[in-house]
Amino acid sequence: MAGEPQEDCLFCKIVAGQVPATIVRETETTVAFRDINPQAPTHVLVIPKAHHKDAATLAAEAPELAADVLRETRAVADEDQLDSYRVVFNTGAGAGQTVFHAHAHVVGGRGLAWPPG
Ligand code: DGP
Repeated sequence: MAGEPQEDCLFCKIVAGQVPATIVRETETTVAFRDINPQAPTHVLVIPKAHHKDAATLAAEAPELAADVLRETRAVADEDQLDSYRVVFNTGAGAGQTVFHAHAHVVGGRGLAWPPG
């Protein structure tokens, strides 16, 4: 069923506390934690606690939860005192998605080039 925890999902395990992570913020519906392989001084992942495989699916299945995730990206930026930052949802393997539990990357703390690679 949409949103149910998946046994083989790394981020569901982080939500459940079965895999350790450096948690920055937690709300009733979301968790934000530092990326294990940071690409910038701030590199935080914001995820819904419920399992949805990517951002598009999340927006379709649970739009209010998608809004919660987006709202939390701003809170993470505030936490790290960032005026400018980038929010990225890699969606699909061809775009670099490697973990199929929806997540927003919040990246900042250095200059960011455009277009991204
Ligand atoms: P993506 O490539 O968009 O699916 O992003 C997945 C990110 O997850 C990637 O930047 C690395 C990060 N990541 C993978 N495994 C772990 C982990 O065990 N802990 C943490 N904190 N981050 C992880």
